[in-house]
Amino acid sequence: MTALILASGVGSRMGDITAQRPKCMTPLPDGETILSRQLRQLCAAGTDKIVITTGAFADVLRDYVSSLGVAAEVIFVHNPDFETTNYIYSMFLAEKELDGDILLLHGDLVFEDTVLQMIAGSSTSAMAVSTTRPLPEKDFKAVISGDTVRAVGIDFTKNAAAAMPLYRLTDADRRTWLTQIGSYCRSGDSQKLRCYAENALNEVSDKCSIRPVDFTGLLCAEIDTPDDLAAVSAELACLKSRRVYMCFSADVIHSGHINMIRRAAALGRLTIGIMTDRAVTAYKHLPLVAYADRAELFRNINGVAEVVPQDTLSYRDNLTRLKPDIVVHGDDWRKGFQQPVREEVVSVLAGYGGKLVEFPYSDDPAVSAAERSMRCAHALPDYRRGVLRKLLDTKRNLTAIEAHSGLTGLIAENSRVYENGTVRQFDAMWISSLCDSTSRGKPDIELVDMTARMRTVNEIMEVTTKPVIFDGDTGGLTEHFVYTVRTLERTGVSMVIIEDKSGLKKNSLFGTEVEQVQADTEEFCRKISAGKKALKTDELMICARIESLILGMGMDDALRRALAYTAAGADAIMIHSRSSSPDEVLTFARLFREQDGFTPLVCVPTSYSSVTEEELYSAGINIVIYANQLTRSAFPAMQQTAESILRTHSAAECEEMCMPFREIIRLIPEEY
Ligand code: SPV
Ligand code: MG
Repeated sequence: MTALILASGVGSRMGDITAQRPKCMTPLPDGETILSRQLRQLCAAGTDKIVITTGAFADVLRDYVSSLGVAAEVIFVHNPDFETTNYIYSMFLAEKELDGDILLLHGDLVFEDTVLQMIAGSSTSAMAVSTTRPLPEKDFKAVISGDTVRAVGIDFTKNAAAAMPLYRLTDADRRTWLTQIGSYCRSGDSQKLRCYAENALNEVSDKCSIRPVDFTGLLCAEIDTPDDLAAVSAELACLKSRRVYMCFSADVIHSGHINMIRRAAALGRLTIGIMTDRAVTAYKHLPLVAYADRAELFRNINGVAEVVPQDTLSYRDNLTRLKPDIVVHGDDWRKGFQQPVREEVVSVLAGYGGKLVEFPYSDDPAVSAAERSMRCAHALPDYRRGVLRKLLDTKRNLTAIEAHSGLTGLIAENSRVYENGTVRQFDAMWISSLCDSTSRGKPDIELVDMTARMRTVNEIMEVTTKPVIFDGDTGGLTEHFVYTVRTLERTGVSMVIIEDKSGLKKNSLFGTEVEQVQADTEEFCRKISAGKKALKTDELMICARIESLILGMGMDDALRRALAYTAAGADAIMIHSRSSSPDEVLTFARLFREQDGFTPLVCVPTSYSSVTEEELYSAGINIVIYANQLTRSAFPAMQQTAESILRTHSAAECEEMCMPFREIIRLIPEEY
């Protein structure tokens, strides 16, 4: 890209500093001049041709620039009438040297790398503005409407923002502006040679599309007076002590991250917050790489000064503690589930004068490929199988919701709500025998055979990544169960729950209203042990489900069985109840915990649905399964819809009960 630096001005307000040299050669702290700093920054931003317009002390400027050994081609365009014209005329003279998109800047502008990167990286024309700085009295203001700069000048105040003469111009916008400048300069009207080039721009701005790029909080200033120079020098000194914060959950590091880190580090001393396993799990997945390793990885990246844990999706705690001057993030979080997190960051920063800097999110195909391959890893059976155990280790208290088809699987996978600075989602999916049977119009009596059940499992697993808890009914004959566990293990299921019933199993919610027989304890223990022995890994968990409370056998029986089943190798215990009160489940959990503090406890609060997860967890329960709510809520909705069509001889009346077709299409990802 070509850059045009306008450096023909006299710089009369600078006093002695410009007595022997042009203003752009004003020295800055650290030994650079305004111009040498600009040239270095432009080269670093990938500029390969730099056009400099000269006026006063043109020879001094040329000699100086040639002594710098600039990496890009440098062309000088002299404005012989620099004393009687403004830079509009210099731009007119320089036009022949320009081609394609350009960067346009004044030679007295000092800015930090990030501001240039934001302007240069814009895909449209762009101008540096600050939406929160007080409007300057004499300098440029930009009138902004929507996401476009409508006019630039010193007299505007309405809908205006402080603006700096640092632009990116697309080829088309450059031509439009320069054509108008041409008609000004050829008009023979001397006023038109002395006005700002922006006067010409304002007449054609409706044909251009210049995006305001907000540099609030970053250094970008013109130097017109020795006071300006002192202020900018002080700001440059502050840059060194500026604290920058950025947070990652990433367990793959790709070029997109490195790029962001490099840019963030250019802003100051960079602290990286790494989301703890718990924090990532809460809104995404259990990370593939544990916190300690991710932290170590980031600690060793160039530019990272320090790594700290971030315990929640919310930045509030870390920002309140660290008070960074700047938070950096990709602009992708302006949309989607992270939007409220962003809003909170903006408000916390506003509380102490911090600033949010957003970089365009990388659409590099290599980055998308790296992220896709990471998502794939979550879906693969060998990884997925062990996730439930790991989640129990990291979170301890989990929820699961029923899924009986690909579509309900997607609902279980993707449902999220934002709460207290974090996202809540289900941890796992329960493939219920009741719902699997019901969706096939069959009773829940182990009539749907294992082949059909496995088809449901596969259908769900194919489109989701969360761990699967399989309702194994009674597990069937021990001789069959050993094959079932191997199939489940191979498929990537994380837990199978088998209930201690024998003979014709009926749904537990019938309780003693129908004839059901509880299994003999020893026999059930043998089934558990055989299942455990048949496994090739220790990842598929076998959970023993106790029906004593369902069948009226009492608390002691339930506890006795629980201890026997864990001794036989059960990885978890599910206690079931059909009471409308949670009391017996809570009592069981407390009594069991007196004897076993570790084995995970599972429950299904269907009949005692008024209980909260918190009450269950505090009694010692670890996994709360919402076993049938998707089926039970969908069924009456479908029934009403069908009856409405029958009644009205049309689908119009039921339309409002239906999800818009567009939404249901979006629920299904085209490529997982
Ligand atoms: C199921 O969802 O199939 C269960 C739980 O086994 S219950 O229906 O309550 O028995
Ligand atoms: Mg069942």
